[in-house]
Amino acid sequence: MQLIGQYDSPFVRRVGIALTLYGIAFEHLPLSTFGDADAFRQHNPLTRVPTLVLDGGEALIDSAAILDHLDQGADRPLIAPSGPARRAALQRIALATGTADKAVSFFYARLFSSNLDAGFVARCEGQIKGGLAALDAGCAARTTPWWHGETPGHDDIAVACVARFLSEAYAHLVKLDVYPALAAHSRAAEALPVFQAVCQPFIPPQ
Ligand SMILES: N[C@@H](CCC(=O)N[C@@H](CS)C(=O)NCC(=O)O)C(=O)O
Repeated sequence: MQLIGQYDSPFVRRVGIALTLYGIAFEHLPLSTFGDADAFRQHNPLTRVPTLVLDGGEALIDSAAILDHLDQGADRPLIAPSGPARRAALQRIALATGTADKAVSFFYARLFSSNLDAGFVARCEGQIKGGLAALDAGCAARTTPWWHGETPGHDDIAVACVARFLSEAYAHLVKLDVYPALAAHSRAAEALPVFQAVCQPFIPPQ
């Protein structure tokens, strides 16, 4: 099994962390979506990461679809199987990954366009800050060490990966101190060995 993509992507990182927590052996290929696009376009026509190439050669794309596959083979999945707990976890994941989706597309817009409309910039920044504020409120309302329980689940992982990504890729805009509960969640997650093992400082695409 091969995981393609760099861990400065919150989407790649959450898959790498889940693979590690599930004890699934995998080869990590830290290819860049820009510099190494040709090397993995054969696996993913969208030239996006994460891409997970299964041992039989089948390539899975999109972090949610990849984790859905991994969960099906897990003894103790990192998300509740059904009901309100699963719905709430998926909602948190959607909030976190939705914030990251917006941040990634806006990052590319800023990188490749020298003349962005001020209204568009304000809207994107507002959406990112809105997502962060909602994630902070969710962390503040939590009554257990992690939403998943005593150990982190997919929702805890996604929120921590997105918080770190935003604080690095949007250092000019996102100060985690402004979101104290989210900052505490990030610190607790980043202190765990699995988060330290599956980690890469943000490198802007060239
Ligand atoms: N919804 C996707 C988002 C993945 C994504 O945005 N990946 C970025 C890197 S963080 C990417 O591949 N960007 C290259 C591009 O879109 O051209 C997922 O959950 O996997």
